[in-house]
Amino acid sequence: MKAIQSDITTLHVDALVNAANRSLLGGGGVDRAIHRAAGPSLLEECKKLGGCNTGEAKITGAYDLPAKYVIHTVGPVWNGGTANEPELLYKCYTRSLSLAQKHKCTSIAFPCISTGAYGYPPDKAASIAVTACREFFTTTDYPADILFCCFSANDLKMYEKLLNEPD
Ligand code: AR6
Repeated sequence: MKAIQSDITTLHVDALVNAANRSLLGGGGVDRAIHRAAGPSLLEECKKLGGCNTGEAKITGAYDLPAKYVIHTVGPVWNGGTANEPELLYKCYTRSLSLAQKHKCTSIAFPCISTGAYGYPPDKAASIAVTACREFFTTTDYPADILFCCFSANDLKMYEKLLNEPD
């Protein structure tokens, strides 16, 4: 597992994860960047998926992106932390990894799900992201490179610190 600072749409990975909303029909932030770079066929495929519940994930092709698949997951909106947000965010990571595994993806890039428009405190979200991925890989011997793709230098620092701490 590694953290990098990058625009996720430029990454040559098997799967990149999109922080989508329940409609799966596009929005702002990383979702907009992914749809813009993938081209209109991504939206056409998303229209057939019937949306996605918070904490769940669905997979599509990646079209004009250098990745092979896009995994769309819907993070929780931060509401103070007492509305199941940690459990739902944790599930976003594990459900996305299960789908990636099912499609034999061995390199997966995650953005900092829920920490933009959805207002999740970035430090709390980073800690959940790293824990969820670590715990997932203790339950399977599936080998995969995980990239935490940070947009900001601050997020990168947080992830690097967490990844340097023992499990
Ligand atoms: N590459 C990597 N990370 C990015 C990029 C990019 N190109 N662009 C933004 N980020 P957000 P959310 C970071 O708001 O909080 C959308 O409208 C950003 O700095 O994209 O889960 C959806 O349609 C932040 O760290 O997602 C939903 O309605 C992180 O991506 C809603 O926003 C997530 O910010 C989802 O909100």
